[in-house]
Amino acid sequence: MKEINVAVTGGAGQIAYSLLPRLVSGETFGKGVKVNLRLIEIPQVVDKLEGTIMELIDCGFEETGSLLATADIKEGVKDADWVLLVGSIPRGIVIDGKKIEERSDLLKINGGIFTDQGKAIGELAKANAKILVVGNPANTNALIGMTKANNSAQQWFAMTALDANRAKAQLAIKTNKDICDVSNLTIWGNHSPTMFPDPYNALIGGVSAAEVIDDQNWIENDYLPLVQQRGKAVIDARGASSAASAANAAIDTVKSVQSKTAEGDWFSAAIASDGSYGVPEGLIFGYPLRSDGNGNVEIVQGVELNDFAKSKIEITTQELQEEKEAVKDLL
Ligand code: NAX
Repeated sequence: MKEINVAVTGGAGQIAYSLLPRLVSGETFGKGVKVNLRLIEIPQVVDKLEGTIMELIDCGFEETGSLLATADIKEGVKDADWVLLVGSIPRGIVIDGKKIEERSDLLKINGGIFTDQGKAIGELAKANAKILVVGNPANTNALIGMTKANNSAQQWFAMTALDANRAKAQLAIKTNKDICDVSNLTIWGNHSPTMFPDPYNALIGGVSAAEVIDDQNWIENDYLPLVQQRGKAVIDARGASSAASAANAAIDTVKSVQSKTAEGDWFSAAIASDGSYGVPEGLIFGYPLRSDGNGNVEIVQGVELNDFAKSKIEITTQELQEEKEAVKDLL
């Protein structure tokens, strides 16, 4: 049986609880591919992973390979084909008596984590490893990790697929269509409330979603805030942040990278900008992407942007530049 090595940080967190069974069930990497899973946690929590491992064994999936729990990032990412960086320090946590509320503090603390993880991945993960950052602030964490990994053969992503799925769902609901009728949804920019979930280039049954909806007021005043603030709305309603839908989006991203993108369509994730669409080179920026199914991912070129879209993309670009500035000591 073909084997694949997958490392997941934050293995004892709530997203991981929904994510892990689906990684080793044959759903994500395909039937007949054995998945060796390395779960990585902070030392205080690593013992809990033994319980998770028991549950994964008890699922009885044929594709489940070896299962390892570790607090050592180097052991976890060695020879990894995929690394899912889910763990990070949440806003509001108290560290050394100080409540971490400011985005800049959050960026710095998580930046430290992603520095070590990036170095370990660059040195020890497979030469063609794929890395998906879920832990927030995802884009800038990915920027730090990728910089420290310093390994251009590896491909880093920050997750925007949850935002894309949220946007598709709202466009489908509004137009009374099935979600599978909605395609070509791009989340431009940052995984944050400044993201731009493009309704002009998204297609419903092959026609621009904005044209089908024909209601600019709804787009500006209902759709955009709803998608941009969906994470907060889930927290307010559930008392906890999105977990099942976030895990699902991570699986969608892995599958989108692994398989050839359908003709004419694209998928959403953030990768290092090469200057496309005027975005400064190097920023980890949400783009429309295509995969050739052999591990190569490219930014779709030639997507037309109207003035409204350009103005929104400028705002999210600005925010990512400010985040980069806040962690410049780590880059
Ligand atoms: P939890 O707090 O339930 O779990 C996080 C886990 O990460 C904890 O078990 C913690 O011990 C572990 N961890 C912390 N530092 C670590 C390190 N250095 N190495 C290994 N493990 C470490 O959070 P959960 O709900 O699972 O969310 C995880 C992250 O996803 C958060 O940063 C969250 O903000 C982010 N999200 C990102 C989304 C996206 O679309 N990109 C959406 C969902 C989610 O909000």
